[in-house]
Amino acid sequence: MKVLVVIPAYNEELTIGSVVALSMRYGDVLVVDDGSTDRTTQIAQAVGATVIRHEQNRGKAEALKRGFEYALSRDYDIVVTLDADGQHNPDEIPHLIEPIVKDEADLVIGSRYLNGSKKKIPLYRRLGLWVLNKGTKLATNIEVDSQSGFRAMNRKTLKTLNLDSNGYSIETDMIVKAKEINIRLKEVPITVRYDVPNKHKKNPISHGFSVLSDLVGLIGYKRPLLLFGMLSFLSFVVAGFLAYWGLEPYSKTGRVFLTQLIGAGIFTIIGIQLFIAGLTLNVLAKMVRE
Ligand SMILES: Nc1nc2c(ncn2[C@@H]2O[C@H](COP(=O)(O)OP(=O)(O)O)[C@@H](O)[C@H]2O)c(=O)[nH]1
Ligand SMILES: [Mg+2]
Repeated sequence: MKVLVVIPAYNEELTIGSVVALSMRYGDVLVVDDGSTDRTTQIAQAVGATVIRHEQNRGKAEALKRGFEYALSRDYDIVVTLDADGQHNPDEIPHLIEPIVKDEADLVIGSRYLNGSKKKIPLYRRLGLWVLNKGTKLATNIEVDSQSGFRAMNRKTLKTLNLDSNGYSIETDMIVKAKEINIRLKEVPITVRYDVPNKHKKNPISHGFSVLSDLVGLIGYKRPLLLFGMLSFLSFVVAGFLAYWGLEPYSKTGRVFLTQLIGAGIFTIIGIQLFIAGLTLNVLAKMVRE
């Protein structure tokens, strides 16, 4: 089977050489250099990779899509994606492609959670990843290492996954689309290094929040009752708290706090409205699906 390793890279001159060299043992290597201002392209070419270069930075999703189109046009059977910064170990590529070669899966995701590798993730990142993984689960019912970029897929996946490049991360998007079209998904354990020189290009907070806000939108779209039900519940909790605060002095002083009671009333109304919105959207979502 013909394997193409696609490596999206943005200013990775420190690590691209070794990542390409190690990856070449398992297939052809395509580096998509996304407007790097360092020597990423030159080094990747010197080591033997094919390089597609965007003159301007268009983001990882566009870069991967370029790589997938290239693979489809050249009759590759399997595409592996991995990071250029040295966090992934190319020697684990055979584990990723094995389920595809055996025809047990169409999309394989390398997971940091299956072999204790997650212990190396810094705590604040672990928390953020937990939220994104749970959000992905609420939206798709699939629980995986949703942000992992070390993946393998067959031609069927490449052809049928109609990826959006804008919006939430391409990693999440792939899982959402895979769920919609019944792609067989499997996870295999991988190791991830955190001692590399240049491990994160994006600001984790803003990137995390943008992925999360897209996920919340998706949950609202796919499971409106769940999202609005949760928000409605939250409103009722606030209303209950305010009501208690407003009424509590009554036993001692014979008076109530009017402001808090009005607040409790407002939150009760908001809670009811959110619940009704959830019910309505739920019916609409069902009708659209049918
Ligand atoms: N083509 C391209 N690759 C990018 C871009 N941003 C990051 N990458 C690559 O995507 C991979 C993962 O990015 P990284 O910042 O390490 O993500 P993190 O480790 O998940 O925080 C690395 O190989 C980066 O070089 C981009 O804008 N364009
Ligand atoms: Mg990284």
